[in-house]
Amino acid sequence: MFHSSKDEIKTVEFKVHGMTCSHCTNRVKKVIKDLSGVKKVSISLDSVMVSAMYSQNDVDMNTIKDAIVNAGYEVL
Ligand SMILES: [Cu+2]
Repeated sequence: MFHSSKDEIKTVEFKVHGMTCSHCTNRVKKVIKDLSGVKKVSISLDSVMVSAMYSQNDVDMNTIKDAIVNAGYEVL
């Protein structure tokens, strides 16, 4: 009971291939942010790293990964 009521915030990082410009990063950022439970997204185009802060009660890292893949990018 105590556990299920606690809002656990996690951070996940993915290396994402296929992002070549700010249009790509904005697109990836939007598809992740549109998932409920995602608190914050930051993307570095230089290192092609995407990091997302999320509530594990609402969403999991595979859902975030799928959203990136469905947007047309490759998650390593
Ligand atoms: Cu682009």
